Amino acid sequence: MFTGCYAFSQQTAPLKLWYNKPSAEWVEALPVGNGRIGAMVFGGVEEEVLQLNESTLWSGGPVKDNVNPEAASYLPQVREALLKHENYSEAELLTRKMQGLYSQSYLPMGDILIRQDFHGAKPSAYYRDLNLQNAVAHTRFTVKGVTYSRDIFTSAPDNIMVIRLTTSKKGSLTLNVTAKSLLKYTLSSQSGNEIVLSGKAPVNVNPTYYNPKGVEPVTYDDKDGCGGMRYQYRVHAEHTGGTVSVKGAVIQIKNANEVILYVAAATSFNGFDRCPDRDGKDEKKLTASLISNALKKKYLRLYNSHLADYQKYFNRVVFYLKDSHPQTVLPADERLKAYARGATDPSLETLYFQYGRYLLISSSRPGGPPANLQGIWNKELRAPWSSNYTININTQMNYWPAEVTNLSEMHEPLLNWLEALSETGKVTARQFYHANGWVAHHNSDIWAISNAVGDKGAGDPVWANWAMGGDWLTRHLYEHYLYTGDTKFLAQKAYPLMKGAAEFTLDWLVEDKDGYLVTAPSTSPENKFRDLNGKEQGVSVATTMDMSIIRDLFNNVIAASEKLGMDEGFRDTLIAKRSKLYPLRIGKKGQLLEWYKDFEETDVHHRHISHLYGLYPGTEISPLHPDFFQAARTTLELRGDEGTGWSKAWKINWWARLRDGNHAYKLIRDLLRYVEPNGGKSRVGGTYPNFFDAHPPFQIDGNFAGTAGMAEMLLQSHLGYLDLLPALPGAWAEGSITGLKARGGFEVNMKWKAQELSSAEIRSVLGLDCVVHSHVPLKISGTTVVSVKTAEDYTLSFKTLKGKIYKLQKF
Ligand code: FUC
Repeated sequence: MFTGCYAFSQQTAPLKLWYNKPSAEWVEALPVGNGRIGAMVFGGVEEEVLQLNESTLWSGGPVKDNVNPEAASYLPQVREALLKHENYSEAELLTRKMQGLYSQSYLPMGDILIRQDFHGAKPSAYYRDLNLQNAVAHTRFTVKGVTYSRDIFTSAPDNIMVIRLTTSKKGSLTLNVTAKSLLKYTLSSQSGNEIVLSGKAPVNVNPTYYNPKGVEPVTYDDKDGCGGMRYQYRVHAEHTGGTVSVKGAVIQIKNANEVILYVAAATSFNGFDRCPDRDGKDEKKLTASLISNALKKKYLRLYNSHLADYQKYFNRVVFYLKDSHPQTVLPADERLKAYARGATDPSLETLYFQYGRYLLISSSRPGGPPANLQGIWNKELRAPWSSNYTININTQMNYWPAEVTNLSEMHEPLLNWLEALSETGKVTARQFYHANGWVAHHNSDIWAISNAVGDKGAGDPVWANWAMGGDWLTRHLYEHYLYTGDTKFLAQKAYPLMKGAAEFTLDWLVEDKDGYLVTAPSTSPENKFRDLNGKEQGVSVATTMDMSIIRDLFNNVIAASEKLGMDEGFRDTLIAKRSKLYPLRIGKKGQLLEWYKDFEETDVHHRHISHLYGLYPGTEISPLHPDFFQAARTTLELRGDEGTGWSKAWKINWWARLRDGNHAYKLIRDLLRYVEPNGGKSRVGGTYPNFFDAHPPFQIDGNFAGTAGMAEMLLQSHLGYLDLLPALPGAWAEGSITGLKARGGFEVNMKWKAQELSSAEIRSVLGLDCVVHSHVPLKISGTTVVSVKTAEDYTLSFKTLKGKIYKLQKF
């Protein structure tokens, strides 16, 4: 964060989720994480449960080679069925034959159980919270006049979880600590104050929705070789006062004044292409050295490094909304319920915004894998949708807030993982389609699986065979470059991957009878249409999403090659092909067409609105093309506001891009609709008591896209200029924000009143020219540079110097 002469950082209400009772359900527990270790803290009185995860713990091993050697032979047949005979049913059957195996599953590591026996005595003054300002989960309560406290954090610099138990009365800490896991495990004691839980992960876990008769869904391979990965965690107790011993793999602490538990966790995962067993890392050595390092540093130094590290990221953005009656006296679940009933609570909205940033810092750290469907928090052996990477929207969504909310470093796990995905993707392109470049479909995992999933025919092609996952993901590489200006990154990492995706796409495109370049087979995740006979169909030609993603990819590769001054020939090819891509079209209801033809959708309120890719995250649909801009709006109106959590969150971003702040705000309220912990049957999205996004069930993408959407309402920069407060809702009439990032390397502070910008500060990190659009005329302090009035708004253009801060004032 930078500060200029204006007082931008106003006092925000405490950024805490607090409760007056322990969690009974997982979605009431509070998440802590350092990108590696994740834990859900339940805050029980007689039994504290810490449900533990480690981000590299997945089932399976490197992707298998050549799983469907016949696949490629079906591609010409599918195309013939589609382009020659318009036989969608046959195309669907044939498309199934191009599927490979399912992805693997993200696994829970185990539980840590801390038992304090109060013989049923009732606690009083119960309080627990998660403080987003220091990333510490705290629980305290009083039993028979003695107050007990627990502070829990996970440190990224030391890769350790620390649990500190204290008491108001010397010698009153008597407790047992043990561990268990849903995976196969052994529990042993290492010394008089340490227990170790070790095991080997399953070699395969089938998705919950795939249960063929007679097939074991979870299988282990205990032989040494290339089976599942090994995992281990250690719990080490240090105490002052009293005694500690280990009996039967239970740490027993008696009459202590203070106890500190150090938890280290690791797996043998050693890269997407390495056998995690035979060629795995030594997880025992890893956990042992993490514990010994923590013991050397001790509590205070560990806490201080944790705090410095966490706040370095978290404090970059401060978001304040004027709030005359902060509802912080209410526990967070009650507060959410009151909000759902219509209460005004701007501090709840800023808290939700910051929670998304907290979750990203906690689940995605350089060197680790990308945040999955549940970030890094999963309690189930067979998690919903395998808690994998679903790359037809969900994984991308996780990273929407990364750049704009000034957490660029947290983008890195995804960007690095794309290298792995491109490696398996090359093999998939060659083996499944005889194509160059690389491709990825709708699902992936830590092994970077890239084939169309479905176990060779069992998956519905409407999701399984969609082949644009890789193409879409490459926009993250280019976005990272646009925000950071890191040319070395663009040249060495981003461009080769983007080019590889474009090479596949050139091979994948075919000509239709009118000479347009189209994709075939093509699906619009995950919606279906009625063909001319009224039959429900999924597979067709040139869906709008496919074509929009391809245009976006080609645009980005062309721009990147120009920036780098290389690859002119390839650029010219893309320019030529781009002009032949099947274009956007408007349907009879004034909507943007989702398919090649003006088909009726089978579900008019479908949660996916894939064809609006060009509005967000893409840039193709903007006020520069009023017809499509209006058609996008009509499309959203026809689909309606309902949907799963992530669907509502996407809609916030769309309405922000449509510059309709009040509608975007309405969707924020819808996204924050309170969902009961057991509300798993409802198809309507919202927010659980612990503020996790409810698809339902829990899926973290809604949290991340919710945060991104709020940022998008305040600042946009996708059209070559900074748009200040493009979609400010009436409900946010007065406030300020510091530290948002814009493309071109700008860092932006803004202050507004009566729903109008009053001042802004722009720090130019790269020294590029700056163009600012706003609804009010602005001038640069100390200069004669002022806004020019245009038909739509006011525009201010100026040259910048690297590192300099420009102060803009309304005049
Ligand atoms: C896609 C979505 C579902 C869910 C799943 C993880 O299949 O259609 O709603 O988000 O991914």
